[in-house]
Amino acid sequence: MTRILLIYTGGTIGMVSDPVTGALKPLDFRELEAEIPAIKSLGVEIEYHEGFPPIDSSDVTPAEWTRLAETIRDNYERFDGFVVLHGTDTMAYTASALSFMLENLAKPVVFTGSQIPLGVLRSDGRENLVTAVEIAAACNEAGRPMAPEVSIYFQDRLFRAVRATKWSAEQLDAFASENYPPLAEVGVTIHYNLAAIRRPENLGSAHRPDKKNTPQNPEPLKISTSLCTDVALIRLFPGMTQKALEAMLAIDGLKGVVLQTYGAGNTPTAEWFFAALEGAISKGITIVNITQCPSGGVAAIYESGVRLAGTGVVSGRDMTPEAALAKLMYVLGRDLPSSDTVSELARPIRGEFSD
Ligand code: ASN
Repeated sequence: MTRILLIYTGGTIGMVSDPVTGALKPLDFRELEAEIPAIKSLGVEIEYHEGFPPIDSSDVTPAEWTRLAETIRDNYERFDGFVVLHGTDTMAYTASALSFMLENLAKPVVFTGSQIPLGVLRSDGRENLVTAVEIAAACNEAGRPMAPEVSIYFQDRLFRAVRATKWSAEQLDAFASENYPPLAEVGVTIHYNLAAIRRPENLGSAHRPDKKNTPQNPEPLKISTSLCTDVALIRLFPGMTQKALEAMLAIDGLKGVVLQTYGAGNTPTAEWFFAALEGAISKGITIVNITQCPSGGVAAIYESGVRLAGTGVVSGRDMTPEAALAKLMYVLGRDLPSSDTVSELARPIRGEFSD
């Protein structure tokens, strides 16, 4: 029987109301079958991982990302797939970070959660959880997993984690992937978009992209937990002062910045603006440019975009802010020579931007 490890980290999905007080409290997942009897009919053996004190995902830090990566590594051989229940607020950050941290991943790691607690009658959590388990357990005719990447399943769609973002605080289809098609769409049946799914046998190993994996002889899973947290996300706004930008770039120990520019990668054209960025780059700070727009990416089209590319700012193309930050933390954490840092950032390593 296919074996799935269910890891509950917190968030709305795990909440049920206390029969006595009526207050919402975390569900004991050992009683999952009582809460969702249908889960038995999937014919999947589900083991519940205890060990993450449930938290609201707005409290998540790289320490939780590391524990998650270690949990998956430690259980990798015993299970066919992993389902991570996580709060929706920072799910795209955690799932993006895990995409980079889990090197040579060849099994599904499906994140899901809900907007309404499991214990509430109208909860979206039941369907999200049941289908996430089904997707994590699904295999093709050759017995290989259908979606062997880190993904987010939410409200009928499976997204590549490094392409997804939480876009609604209110609607049940809370996630979107504007720049990449869903990996699967769920209706009466689950329709996998095979052309969009990354398969390990078509890829190189994490650090040897020239060397192809084979299903018979996959590269072993490795985790990278040395993330650099000396990073900042700077979103431009009209009226941003020289003082404000310089102060942010002068943060003690700062090593990397994700700069959210306007539209197709445009910025003010003032000399002080470029001087501030050039000054930071000359101090060894890596700057990645992404757009503030939820859809599309940066390209050196307009005057300021061309000038920006000339300063040594790296194009983040059509990456989400979550993926850009996670990738910057991961790449800087590897402590590479600066030219390698730039070349790692400039190539897609988990399908995080369009070629
Ligand atoms: N605040 C919750 C969290 O992210 C929101 C949710 O899960 N829907 O943990």
